[in-house]
Amino acid sequence: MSTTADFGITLTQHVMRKQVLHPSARGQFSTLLTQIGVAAKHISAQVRRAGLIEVLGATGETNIQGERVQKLDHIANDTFMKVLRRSGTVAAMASEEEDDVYYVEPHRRGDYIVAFDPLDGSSNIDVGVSIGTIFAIYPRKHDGEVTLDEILRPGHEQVGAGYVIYGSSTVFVYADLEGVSSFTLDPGVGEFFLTRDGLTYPKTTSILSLNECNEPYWGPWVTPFLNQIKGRNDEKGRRITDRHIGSLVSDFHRNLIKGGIYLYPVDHRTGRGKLRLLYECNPLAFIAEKAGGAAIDGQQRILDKPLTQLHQRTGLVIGPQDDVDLARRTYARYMD
Ligand code: AHM
Ligand code: MG
Repeated sequence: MSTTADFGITLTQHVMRKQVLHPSARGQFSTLLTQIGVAAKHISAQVRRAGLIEVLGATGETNIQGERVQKLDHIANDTFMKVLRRSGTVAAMASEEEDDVYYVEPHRRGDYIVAFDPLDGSSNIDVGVSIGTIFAIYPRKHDGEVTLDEILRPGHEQVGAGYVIYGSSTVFVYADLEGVSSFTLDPGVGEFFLTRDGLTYPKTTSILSLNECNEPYWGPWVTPFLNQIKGRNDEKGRRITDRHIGSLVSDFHRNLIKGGIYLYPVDHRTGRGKLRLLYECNPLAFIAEKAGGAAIDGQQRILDKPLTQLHQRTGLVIGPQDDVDLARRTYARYMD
């Protein structure tokens, strides 16, 4: 009988193992990912107390030190900022929770720019539904002071992206230029262990995921597109079902594993979408593409969209390549 304990590969071991394959790398990317893992563990611990924190936070209670209890999305934001600022790998950060870019002090500056949504789906917190953190990683373009063009750039310039889901388990998924891996937190050990490597997006759509109550605000292409998808169900069998959590990161994760398409089309009255390009759509589009899926705004590839404002919104269709192409063709037929 073997006496050697059988445990898996940790997030740190996995990123270090990959770094060895790139001997010229300075190691900052690996450090950054492991530090994001540290921030995720802190946030996960807080999310497990979410019911309490949100109720107290919402009523503006003060804690034992006389400080006002923060709401969970602010706690997540502060945690992410603090851990990355100290990591020595980041030069600037953009967050859904911050109006402006946060510039890291010169002596702590590293090689990367990180954009993140610290707690996506936060309207779901007080009902105990999965929420998550989404992040995008860009390389710096030059040394010295960070310039705005290093932040406002298209998503195809990302070198990594990922998310953490705080659900029935805490799951960390990241993509680098080579592919997508997922890890699950073992709460007893306090480590993320590799659970899937080389994740691929299923080729066939089996799940449709959107807020259908927005129908009055859709452009004329959306209903015909949905009818093509739903029309795959017939007397002989059910091929498509509907699943929508209303927490983008959780909807995306389920779709990536099971084969779903998610839509949040632009509102035809304003021409604007709801979701944010920099720290919601770009990172998820990067992950989807690295897994073999695709993401468009209806018409244009998400990763090619010019970013002109930090909190810019966009439409989003993200899922298996073939059905994202079908959406693009349907859009062209009804909108051009
Ligand atoms: P948030 O970043 O303020 O949480 O908003 C984004 C969320 C997504 O997670 C979710 O898919 C979408 O908003 C739901 O919007 P709606 O309530 O309009 O369906
Ligand atoms: Mg969000």
